[in-house]
Amino acid sequence: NIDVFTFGETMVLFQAEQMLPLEYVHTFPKLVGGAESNVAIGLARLGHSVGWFSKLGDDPFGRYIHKFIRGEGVDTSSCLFTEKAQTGLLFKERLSPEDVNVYYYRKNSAASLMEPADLNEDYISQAKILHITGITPALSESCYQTVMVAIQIAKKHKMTIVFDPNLRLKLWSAEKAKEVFNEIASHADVILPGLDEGQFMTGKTEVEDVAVALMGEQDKTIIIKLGSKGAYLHTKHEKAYIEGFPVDRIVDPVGAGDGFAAGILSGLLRNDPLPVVVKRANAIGAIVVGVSGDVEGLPTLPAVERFME
Ligand code: KDG
Repeated sequence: NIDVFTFGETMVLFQAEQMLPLEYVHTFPKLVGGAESNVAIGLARLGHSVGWFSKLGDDPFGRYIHKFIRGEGVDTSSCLFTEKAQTGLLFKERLSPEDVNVYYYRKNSAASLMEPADLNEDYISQAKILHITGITPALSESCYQTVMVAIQIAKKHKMTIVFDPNLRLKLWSAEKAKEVFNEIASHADVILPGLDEGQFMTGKTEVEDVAVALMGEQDKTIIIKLGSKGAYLHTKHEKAYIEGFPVDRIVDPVGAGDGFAAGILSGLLRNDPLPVVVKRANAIGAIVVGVSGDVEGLPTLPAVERFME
C-alpha cells in the first residue's frame, strides 16, 4: 500500500568535489538526483509509504538509481527499464555555496520516453496524494501527456493533487513552461511555488497578489516559498506568513524545495493544522541546505522535531 505516488526523471548526479568552474574539476562523487525521487526519499524518511515511478535505462546507471531509491525505502515496483535509451546524467558545479549550476545530459533519455500507457491506474489509485513537479512535463511531449493522464487518474479517484512548479529553463522555453504550469495548477489542490515561480506564472509581484492569482476562483491551498524568510500560506480561511529557521552555513541549496515538499506532504497525510505543516516544511528546507547532496540531508521525523526545538 502507498500513501503518495510520484514520478519523474532521476539522474546519476556527479557532484563537483572542488569549488571551481566545471571544466577544472577532476573528481565527481557519484550521487543520485531527481526532484520527485528526492521528495519520495524525504517522505520515506519521515515514515510514509511512497511509490516512485520512472523509466530507467537498462544500463549500470539505471540499475544504480533503482537500487539506491529502493534502498531508501521507496516502493519502486512500478519502475520500467528500457533498452531504447540511456539513463540521464547531471553534473553539479559549485562556484560558491550559494552559486550552484547544473549541466544536464538527459536529452532523449530513458525517462523522456515515459508515456501514458506506462501508468498503472490500480497502483496509483492506492495513494491519497499525487505529487507532480513541473520538470516532468518539460522532458518530452509524451512525458507531458503522462502528467496529464496521471492528473485524470488522481481526479477520478479523488486523490489530492500537489504541484511543485520547479521551473527549469534549461529544459524548455519560458512561454511553454508558463502555459503548462498554469494548466497543471488549475487541476492542483495544493501548489508549492517559490516566489519567483509564482511571479513567473501569474505576472504579479507581491506575495499576496501572486497567491490570489494562483488560487483563482477555486478552493486551493497555496504555499509560497520565501527562502530564509519562510513561507506564505494562503487558503480560503487562512492567510499567514510562517517564519523560516536560521541556517548557520549554506552548504548546498539544491534539494531544499524537495525537502520542503516532503514536509508538506507528510503534514497533509498526518492531518496536522496547515500552519504546523508549513512550519515543519520550513525546518526541513533549512536542514537540507546545510548538507551537501540532494537527499543526504533529508531528516527523520524525530530529527526535525529536535531541530525545531
Ligand atoms: O530539486 C532538485 C533537482 O533539481 C535535482 O535533483 C535535479 O531533478 C533535477 C532536475 O531536473 O533539475
